[in-house]
Amino acid sequence: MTIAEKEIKKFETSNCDQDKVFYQAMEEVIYSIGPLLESDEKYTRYAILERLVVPDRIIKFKVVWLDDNQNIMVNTGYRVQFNNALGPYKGGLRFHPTVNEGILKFLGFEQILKNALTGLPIGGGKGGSDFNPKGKSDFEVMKFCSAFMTELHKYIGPRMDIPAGDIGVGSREIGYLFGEYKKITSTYEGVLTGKPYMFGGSFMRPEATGYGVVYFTETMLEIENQESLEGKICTVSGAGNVALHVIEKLLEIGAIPVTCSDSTGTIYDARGVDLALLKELKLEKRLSLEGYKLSHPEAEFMPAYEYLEDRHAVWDIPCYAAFPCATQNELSEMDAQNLISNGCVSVSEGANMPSTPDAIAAFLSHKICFAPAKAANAGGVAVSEFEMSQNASMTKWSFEKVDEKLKETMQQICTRVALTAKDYGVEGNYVDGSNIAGFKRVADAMIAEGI
Ligand code: NDP
Ligand code: 2IT
Repeated sequence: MTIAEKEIKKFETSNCDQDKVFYQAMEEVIYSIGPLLESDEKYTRYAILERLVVPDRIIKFKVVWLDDNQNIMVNTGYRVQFNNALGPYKGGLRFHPTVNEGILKFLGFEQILKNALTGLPIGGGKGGSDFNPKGKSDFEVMKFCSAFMTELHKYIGPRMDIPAGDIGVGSREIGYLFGEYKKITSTYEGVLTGKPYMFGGSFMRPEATGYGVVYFTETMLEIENQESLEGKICTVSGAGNVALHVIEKLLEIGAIPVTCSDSTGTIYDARGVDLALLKELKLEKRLSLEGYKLSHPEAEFMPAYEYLEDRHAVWDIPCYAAFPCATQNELSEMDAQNLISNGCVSVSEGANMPSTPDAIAAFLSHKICFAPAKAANAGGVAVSEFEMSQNASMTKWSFEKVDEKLKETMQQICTRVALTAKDYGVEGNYVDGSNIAGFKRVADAMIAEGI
C-alpha cells in the first residue's frame, strides 16, 4: 500500500453526507502528493496531513434580521479558520441557500493550497451563510449583512482573518459588511477585501479572478501547445463575477466566447455573447439569463430543467477552450466526454472544483490541457492580498500596476506548477503540480513553526 493510500484510509470512517465535497477535495490532494510523501518521510513524521485536514476552528453563529415586512428571519453564519501557517486566514464569504459546514470546509481547504500557490503571505479560510440574497431588496441585504457582522466582527481582523466575496457576495455586500464593522469597532482598517473603490478597495479586484483565469490559460497553452486563444471559440459557464470577467478578457484578446449560464439555463450566441447586455441583466438588474433573447432572438436559451444532473447544455457546445465558472461539480464525466469528442483542447476552472473527479480523469487521460481551480482562479485572492498591502500602507495602486502584477503572478503560478509536475515525474499534469507545490509550501512552514 502506498503512503497516499494509507493516509486516505485514515479519513474514510468520518465521510458523512455534508462532508462529501470536502472529502472529494481532500482525496484529490492526498493522491496527488503521493510522490512527495514517498520522497521525504518528514511529512509523515510531522503528521502534516492529519493536521492540515482539520480546521484550526469553525465558528458557527445565529443571524437574526428583519425583512421588509417586519418578519423576523433566522439564518446560520459560519467562518472556517482553516490554516494560518503562511499568514492570516484569508478567503471569501458565500451567501447561498446550499451553504453548510461541509461546503465551507471544502472551500477553506482548497483556499489554503491556492493561497500558498500565489507565493503571498496568506493562510486559508472561508465563511458564509445559508442566506439567499436572490429576490431580496437592498435594505434586506443590508440588514442581513449588519446582523452577520455583529457576530463575525469578534473573530476577524486585518492581521487575523480577512474575508472577501464569493457566490452571492460582491462589492455591495462587502460595503455593507465593512460599514457595520467600522461602526462596531470604531476602526477603519482593511478587514475585508473587495471593497468598493471609494473606501479602500483595490482597482481590478472585481475583474481579478476572471482576468487571472485567462492569463493562466494563455501561459499554459503557450507552454504546452505553443498556441494562443486569439480567434478561438470558447465556452463559459456561470454569469456572475468570475464568468463575466473571463468573457470580458476573452473578448479583449480576440477570442470568441459563445456561451454563459446561470441557475435557470444556458445562452448560446454563436457570434459571441453580448457582454454589455449580460452585465446589465446579471450585475445591474440581477435578472435571469432568459431576458437575453429579447434583445438577441437569434441566440439560443436552453433551460436548465431540460437537462439531467450529469449533463449540462453548456458543455454540449463545441469549443477550443472551456471555462467552467459557476459552481462545484457542474461538469460531469459525460460533459467531459462531450467536450473531448467535440475537439476541446483546454479546460480552465474559474469556479472552485467545478469538475467531478471522473471528469478530471477523462481530461487527463486524453491529454487535454487542464488548469485546476486552485491554480487558475488564484488571481482573485492575489489581488485581495494586493488590496491588504495598499490598505496597510495607506496607498492606492493604479489599474495598470495591479493588472501587471496580476499577470506576473498568474504566469509565475503556471510556470511553478508546470515545473513541479515535471520534477515529480508527472509532466503536463497541472492537478498534481498544483497540489504538490501548494502543499509543500504550507507543510514546510508548519514544520518550521513546530506543533
Ligand atoms: P456569483 O454569485 O457572482 O455568480 C455565480 C454564478 O454561478 C451565477 O451566474 C449563478 O447563477 C451561477 N450558479 C451558482 N450556483 C449555481 C448552480 N447550483 N447551478 C447553476 N448555476 C449556478 O459568484 P462568483 O462568480 O463570484 O463565483 C463563481 C465561482 O467562482 C464559485 O465557485 C466561487 O467559489 C469561485 N470563485 C470566486 C472568486 C471571486 O473572486 N468571486 C474567486 C475564486 C473562485 P444565478 O445568477 O442564477 O444564481
Ligand atoms: O475562492 C476564492 O479564492 C475567493 N472567493 C476569493 C477569496 C479572497 O479572499 O479574495
